[in-house]
Amino acid sequence: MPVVVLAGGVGAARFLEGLVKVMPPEEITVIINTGDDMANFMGLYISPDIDIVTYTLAGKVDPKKGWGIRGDTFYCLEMLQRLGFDTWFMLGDQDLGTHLARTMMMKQGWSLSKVTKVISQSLGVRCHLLPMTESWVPTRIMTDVGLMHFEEYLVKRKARDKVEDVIFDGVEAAKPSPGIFEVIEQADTIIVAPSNPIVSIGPILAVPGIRQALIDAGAPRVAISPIIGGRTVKGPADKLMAAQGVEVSPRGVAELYRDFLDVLVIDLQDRMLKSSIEAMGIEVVVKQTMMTSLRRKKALALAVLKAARKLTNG
Ligand code: FO1
Repeated sequence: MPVVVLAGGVGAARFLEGLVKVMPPEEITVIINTGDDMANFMGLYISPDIDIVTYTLAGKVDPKKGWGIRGDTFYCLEMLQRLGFDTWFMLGDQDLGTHLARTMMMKQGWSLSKVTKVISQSLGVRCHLLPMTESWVPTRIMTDVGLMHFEEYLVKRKARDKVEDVIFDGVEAAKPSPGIFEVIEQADTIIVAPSNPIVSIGPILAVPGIRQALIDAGAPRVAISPIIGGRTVKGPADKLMAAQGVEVSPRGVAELYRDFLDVLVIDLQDRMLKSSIEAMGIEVVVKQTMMTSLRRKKALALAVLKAARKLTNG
């Protein structure tokens, strides 16, 4: 029973840790946001969300940060710093190995899809990982101090700048990676992971054809709200939603996905929003969604699959 998951970074990866425990990983295809990618950072092709999902499913991710490799060292960055370079994006020594491999393979003409497959399979990941597109579509944030790459906004400047607009640079000309339309069409269940709806799921939905494929899909489409109690669990989702004029709540998330969504899973703290979301024609499951343990991640994954099955069986 093939399942497709639309995923961004840390929140999605934590959800996937539960999903792979309650169903065969080989039956899961993860369509991953690449809007955070930096095509030539220190001469390297950086794919933050692909690496977060890959390292997490490989059991290698730093569990506290949710990104990078557990126990990694930073000697290379220390030397760069000594040589006067600005090392605001913390790339560990083992992590640099991944980026060097990806950059070398892409310089040989390999597609990002192929590179992602080779790296994830080499690390023992059994799910199928797919970038949302193979072209570089950087998410840029227009702020009161100018236009900057999302990672510069988030990491270098610690999300301190006032967000005026979010741009998926060049997305109109992008094509979904090969195979994406087929996996959406053949899916028994489509899951939108608890990722930032603006800059993690937003770019995926902006790749021409993907949102329409979700609308046309026969499979139940279930999303988990990344917003709990009016706040994001991690990252700048609340600031970015507010900047886009979207209510910072599960109802705001439902608004963003309403043209294709069947079910939204919201946290117990937000149960009073259930009826107003249902009034939008979206079913609501109220559940403990804080993924503070593997047990909770598995329980959440099971609840999502159950909600989808209920829809399928009518
Ligand atoms: N996030 C940070 O807040 N600080 C970092 O220095 C940082 C480095 C980094 C390196 C590799 C990688 O794959 C992710 C990294 N992240 C870092 C996470 C990343 O900025 C965001 O969490 C995602 O791009 C948003 O989903």
